[in-house]
Parts: sequence; structure tokens; C-alpha cells
Amino acid sequence: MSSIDKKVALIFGITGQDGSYLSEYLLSLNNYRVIGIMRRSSSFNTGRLDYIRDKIELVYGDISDTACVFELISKYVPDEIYNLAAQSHVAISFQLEKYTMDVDALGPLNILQAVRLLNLKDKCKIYQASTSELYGNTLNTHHLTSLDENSPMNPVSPYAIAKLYAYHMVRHYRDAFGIFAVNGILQNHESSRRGDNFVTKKIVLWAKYKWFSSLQNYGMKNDKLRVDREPLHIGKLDSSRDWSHAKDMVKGMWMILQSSTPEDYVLGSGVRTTVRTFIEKVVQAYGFTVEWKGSGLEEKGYIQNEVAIIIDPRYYRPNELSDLVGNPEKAKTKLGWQPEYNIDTLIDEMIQNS
Ligand code: NAP
Ligand code: G4F
Repeated sequence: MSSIDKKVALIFGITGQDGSYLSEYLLSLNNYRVIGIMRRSSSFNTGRLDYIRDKIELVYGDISDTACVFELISKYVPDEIYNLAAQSHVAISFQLEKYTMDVDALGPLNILQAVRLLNLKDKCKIYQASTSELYGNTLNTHHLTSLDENSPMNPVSPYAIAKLYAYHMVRHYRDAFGIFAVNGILQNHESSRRGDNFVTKKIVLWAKYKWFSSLQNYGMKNDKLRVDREPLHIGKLDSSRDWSHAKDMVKGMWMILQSSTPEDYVLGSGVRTTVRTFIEKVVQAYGFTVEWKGSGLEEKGYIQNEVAIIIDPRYYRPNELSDLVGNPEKAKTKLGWQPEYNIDTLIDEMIQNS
């Protein structure tokens, strides 16, 4: 297929976890020209894309720069725009309130306005990376068993509040201007390419590089611990999340945009796992078990009678979102979306490749 016949996909946030997997997925379909927006950074931020660097086009840009977004969309006239760009760390959003708003709320507005004002509504479809954070603590306050497209949204962080603005603007642009703009309301998704300061990756990196001796011990029952081992410092142990693999999620993003009608979809595994259980599973993968003793800030996790996990209130948030689990039934039924990973194969991939 010549490059003229290919669909043009413009990805904001291509250098992030999802951006790299989405690029890989679109390239695998063989009918996409993949163009990604990267931020100027003092050090290289394209490490997740190195292996496909020669198959994609990268251009400098910033989603908070209105003129830049307009120029990029008018230049490339994309068939599909994926907005994955965000200040995506919930805890950090409490310290970066305005910045998070500029990027996560007004950034998507720049894209929507550009498509509308450049008269590209019949050409460009827009995917917005919405999030299960929108629900806040609805699962518990409304006594629900899972969260779907109709569950009430009560955000509890600056990040989620910014994302809720974007979520509503996407719906507004769809309803008011007939633009094909959709929200993927995604539950947490992880991988070996996850940012190092998200809890799953932090746990995996600790186990692999700070506690157990080396990768060659992975999967084997042995008692080789690192000589210079350090305990894991962790926040809320009993928060639960619905953890999927990012590879499954990016396929879902693409499927949401291929639908004949623009609609919002929840994607997730439907399985809820606590941070505590995630730690136990990672430790088990190395052939060990965790024994918990104490409670509250005094609780500690022991591996072979040695303190290995310490509660550290630095990782508590001013407002905690305790529990999340999604109901992806609509995506499964209407789109035929089916995840391939489960929590155990996710952990396996993360340990192998991190
Ligand atoms: P990520 O790894 O943090 O990637 C975020 C991307 O946005 C990076 O490429 C980052 O660039 C880019 N970015 C940040 N600020 C920008 C700006 N001002 N202009 C342009 N680009 C900017 O996040 P992710 O896990 O891949 O998530 C992708 C999207 O899905 C995010 O919008 C996130 O909020 C949302 N989401 C994620 C999850 C999840 O569990 N992963 C769940 C629901 C929703 P740098 O590489 O230069 O930092
Ligand atoms: O890994 P987390 O930081 O992810 P969080 O806050 O759920 O946000 C992620 O998922 C959202 C979708 O639901 C995305 F929208 C968002 O962009 C991001 O990708 O924290 C998960 C849980 C929280 O309850 C947190 O309090 O783990 C708890 N936690 C406990 N100790 C910790 C730690 N989180 C981090 N980051 N670091 C800790 O040491």
C-alpha cells in the first residue's frame, strides 16, 4: 500500500506507555501512517519508541499550545487523532493543579476546537483518553459491584477533575457539532513500559532490582536475596484497582474509533486486585511469600522474617480513591473487544521485560 492510500493517525502522547503500544498496533495493521507529537525535553524521551523509530514520524509539539495543535492538525489532516497526552500521575496532580488543568483539560479542547474550526469534522475522528478516575469513590458510595458507562462520576483529584472537563467537552462536541469524538473510559493498565512511579511498576522494579538477586532466579524457588537489598516503601496497601495490560487497551482504543457510531466505552478486566495482593503476587513469582504483621502505619511485610515492605505516608494522597473495577461488557458485546492478558500474565510480562 502506498503512503498516499494509508490512513493518517496523529498521536498526542506517543512517547508514553500507551503511545508506544498504540503505534506498534497501528503499524501492525499495515494501513496507517503514524505521526506522533513529542515534547521538547532536556533529555531524550523517545526510549519507548526506539524499536519502531524508523517506521513512525515524530514532530515536536505540545498539546497546551493552541497554535501548535491547530498547525499540526491542519498540516497532517489526520483520519484519526488519538489524544493520549496528559500529566497522568494522580498523586502529582495535587501539586501541579493548574498545569494538570492546562494539559489534561484544555489540551483536549485545543484538539476539539481545531477539528471544528478547521472544518475537519467529516474527516477526523478523535479518541480521548478518559479514565476510571472520573468515578472517584462511586463504587463504594453507591454500593456498586462495577463501574460502567452510566455510573456516576465524582472525581477526587485535580487530575480526575481535569479529565472530567475533557470527558464532557468530548460529549459536547459530539452532540453540538456532530464531531466523531469518543471517550475511552479506561481502567488502570500497566506493562513493562509503565512509568516507574506508578505502583505496579514500582513494586516490580523493587522486587527485581532491590530485593531478589537477579532475573535468573525468577520463577525458581531459591533463597538468593540481594546482598544490598532495600525494603519497599509503599502507601495505601488496601486500595484496589482493575489492572489490565496496556497492549489489550490500545487495541480497544482503535476498535472504539472504528465503530460506526461515536460512543463512549469502558475498558477494563473486570477483576479487582489490591496493592497488597499485587505485592504478594510479585513476591510469589520469585518463589517467596509475604507475611504481614501490625496495622495502619505500623504494618510491615516480612519475607523470610526480614522487614521487606514498609508503609510510608509520603505516598498517601490528600484524597484517596479507594477502589475501582470496571465493567467492560458494552465493549465486549458491541465491539467484540477481548483482552488477552490477565493479572498473572501481566505481572509475568512486567517482571520479564522491566
Ligand atoms: P504516560 O505514560 O504518562 O504518557 C503520557 C504522554 O503524554 C507522554 O507521551 C507525555 O510525554 C505526553 N505529554 C505530557 N504532557 C504533554 C504535553 N503538554 N503536550 C504533549 N504531550 C504531553 O501515560 P499512559 O499511561 O500512556 O496513559 C495515556 C493516557 O491515558 C493519558 O492521558 C492518561 O491520563 C490516560 N489513562 C491512563 C491509564 C493508565 O492506567 N495507564 C488509565 C486511564 C487513562 P513525555 O513522554 O514527554 O512525558
Ligand atoms: O499506580 P497509581 O499511581 O495509579 P492511579 O492513581 O490509580 O492512576 C492511574 O490509573 C488511572 C486510571 O484509574 C489513570 F487515569 C492515571 O493516569 C494513572 O495511570 O496508584 C494506584 C493505587 C492508588 O490507590 C495509590 O494510592 O496505588 C496506591 N499506592 C500505594 N502506594 C501507590 C503507592 N501509588 C503510587 N503511585 N506509589 C506508591 O508508592
